[in-house]
Amino acid sequence: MIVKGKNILVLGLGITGVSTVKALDKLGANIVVSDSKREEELSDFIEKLKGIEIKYVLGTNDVNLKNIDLIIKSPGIPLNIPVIKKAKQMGIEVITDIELAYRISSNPFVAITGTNGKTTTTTLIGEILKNSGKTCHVTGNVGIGILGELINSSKDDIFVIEASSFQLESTKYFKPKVSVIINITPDHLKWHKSFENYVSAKKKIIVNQDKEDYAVLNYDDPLLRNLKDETNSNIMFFSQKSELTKGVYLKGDYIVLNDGSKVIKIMPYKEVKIPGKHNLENAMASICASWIMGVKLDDIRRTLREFEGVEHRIEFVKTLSGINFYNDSKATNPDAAVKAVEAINKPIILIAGGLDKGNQFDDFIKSFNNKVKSLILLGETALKIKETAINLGFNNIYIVNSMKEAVNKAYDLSEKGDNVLLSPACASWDMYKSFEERGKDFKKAVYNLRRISNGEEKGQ
Ligand code: UMA
Repeated sequence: MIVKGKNILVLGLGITGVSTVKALDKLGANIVVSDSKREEELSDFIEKLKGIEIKYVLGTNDVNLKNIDLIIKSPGIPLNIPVIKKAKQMGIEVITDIELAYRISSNPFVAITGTNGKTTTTTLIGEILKNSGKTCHVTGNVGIGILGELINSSKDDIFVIEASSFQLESTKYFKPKVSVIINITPDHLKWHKSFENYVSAKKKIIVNQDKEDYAVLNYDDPLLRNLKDETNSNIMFFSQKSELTKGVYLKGDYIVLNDGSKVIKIMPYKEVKIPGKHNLENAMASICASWIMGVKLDDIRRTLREFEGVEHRIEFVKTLSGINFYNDSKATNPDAAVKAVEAINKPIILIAGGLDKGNQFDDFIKSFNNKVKSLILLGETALKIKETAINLGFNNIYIVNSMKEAVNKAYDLSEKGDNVLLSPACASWDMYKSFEERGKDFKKAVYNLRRISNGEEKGQ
């Protein structure tokens, strides 16, 4: 696709906007940037683009579209805002950055989506590829705009991309060499309006693939198993429950790979360093993707034994007075929090709550299964979760107003051997800019706690 000389509107000036503008500038486009925030709120981002010729429309997205050829929309911008509706009426194409990245490059793309485990799997695949000596860039929803990286890369560099439903929704031709769908459970329902729409967005990662490409799918999820009929891609499944004629699965204590002609032992599953059943799913998906990319099994094994996981995903913070603290701020939906409760030993003191995305919390509460002894709630969903818990017979609940208060309460309630887990089951945007900021606030509150010695009182 030719970008040079085109009038391109970049909607949104966050991580995606900055990275997109840098690439468009190098490619010779005429750039208009619009953000509903005012200039003074965007000064850090504007500073990063100093020296680039840009027409800014700030404090509003109401841009005159008369000469605009293409719109690159940041993923967090809804498709129903007036400027996008108008663009569609005028026949102006609206896409996300991953679509433009595909159109302007011939680099191999390994794209990963799913409701949970995306960041861990994306990071792990990146680590395996790097450890095998390949040059790769880990980008996308992990927090790194793809276009800024792409524009400074060599043509054979591999792009490992975490692709969110928000990004995939506005793609058209996007066709990764390897696509991975780890799992799909209801999430972002307020945004997508229905589970079906959410699934349709996720499916866009495989629909354009052909016989040259590969789709790695979770065999244990019937919805994903049946996707084999919706793509021309070569399918490779992974499973924790079934033996496969081609794919990666569990056989006794071992993770094995059936390459279609023979079964090869990869390693005992207990040697995978990242904890929990859900991480085994991430590990098996990563084995499939990196094996397809030609990585030697020894490089895969070594990385799985060494990889410690990602910040904010069931991250061990510290042990204080015999009480362990875990930060799982990335659990932005109930299903992710269920996985954390399953992965951590009892007794658990759980801190949850956040932005109301329209999710239900019944399954989340049911997963407590006598492992959670107290539930501390904060944020927009606190009362909704409390009501669900009480209806299901769980009554040991405390509502607090801040993370500091939540951590203090958890520490007050806990005794030696307990595990305090922040796993909110909700997005962070009611109280924080991001789940990262929320996780850091949790860790700060934990680091500020005082050790109990000789009966000294707990608390900050
Ligand atoms: N804005 C407008 N008009 C609107 C709405 C927003 O102009 O109507 C502006 C905002 O004022 C803001 C900008 O758009 O300045 C923000 O755009 P954005 O929300 O897309 O944020 P980015 O900083 O570009 O970050 C995005 C992803 N954010 C979202 O999808 C919400 C980041 O994922 C991603 O890391 C980054 O692109 C790089 O690819 C974060 C996320 O929370 C981690 N993702 C969701 C998730 O994981 O559940 C999908």
